[in-house]
Amino acid sequence: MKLYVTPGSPYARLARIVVIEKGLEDRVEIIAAKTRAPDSPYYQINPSGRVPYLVDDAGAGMEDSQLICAYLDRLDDKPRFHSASHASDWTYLRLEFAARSMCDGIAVWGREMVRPENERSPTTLAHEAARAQRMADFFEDRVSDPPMQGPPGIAHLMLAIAVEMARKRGLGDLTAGRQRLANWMRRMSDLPSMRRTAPP
Ligand SMILES: N[C@@H](CCC(=O)N[C@@H](CS)C(=O)NCC(=O)O)C(=O)O
Repeated sequence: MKLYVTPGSPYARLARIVVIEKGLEDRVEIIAAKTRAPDSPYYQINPSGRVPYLVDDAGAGMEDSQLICAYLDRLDDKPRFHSASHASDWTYLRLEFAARSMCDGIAVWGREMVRPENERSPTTLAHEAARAQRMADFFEDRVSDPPMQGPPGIAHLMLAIAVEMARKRGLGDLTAGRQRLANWMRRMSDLPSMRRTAPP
C-alpha cells in the first residue's frame, strides 16, 4: 500500500501513527506528496490534492484520515481504534470529534500563517487563536476523565497532534497554565509513534 503524506499535515501524521501502532510499516510505503502546487503530479494520483491519501493493495485510493485510519485499523480484523465498543461509546466519540475540531481550527491558523504577511486575515487568526484557547480549556477539564486515560485512541492522538501543532506553528503552548493537559501531553509526546512522526 502507499500512503501519501506531507511532513506538516496533522491528518497525515494521524494516519502515519496508526500505521506504526498497528505494525503495518512493512506493508505501507510512505510517500511525500506535493500539495498546493499548480500542476503537481500528485493531482494525477489524488485529484483533490489533499493528504493523507491511501492506495490499497488492489490499487483503490481513499482519502480522509478518518476513513484511512479505520481501514488500516481493520486490516487485521482486530480493530483497536475503531472497535465495536468505541463505535458506540458516545462519551468517547464526542471527545474524539472535539479534538478533531480543535485540530481543524489550528490547521486553519497554520495555513493562514504560511501566507505572505499582507495576505493574512487578522480576523481569521484571532478567531482561530481564541477557538484554540477555548478548546484547550475544554480538554483541561476532561483529560483526567477515564475516556482520555488508558491506551491511546484516536481522540488521544488527535488532541496530542493538535497541541503539538499549535506549539510548532507558533500559536503558543496550549498547556501553559493548564496542569492536567500539560501532564497528559508529556505522556502522549513520549509515545514512540508520536516521536517518530514529529514534524521537522
Ligand atoms: N478532513 C481531512 C483533512 C485533510 C487536509 O486538510 N489536508 C491538508 C493538509 S493538513 C491538505 O492536504 N491540503 C492541501 C490542499 O488543500 O490542497 C482529513 O482528515 O484527512
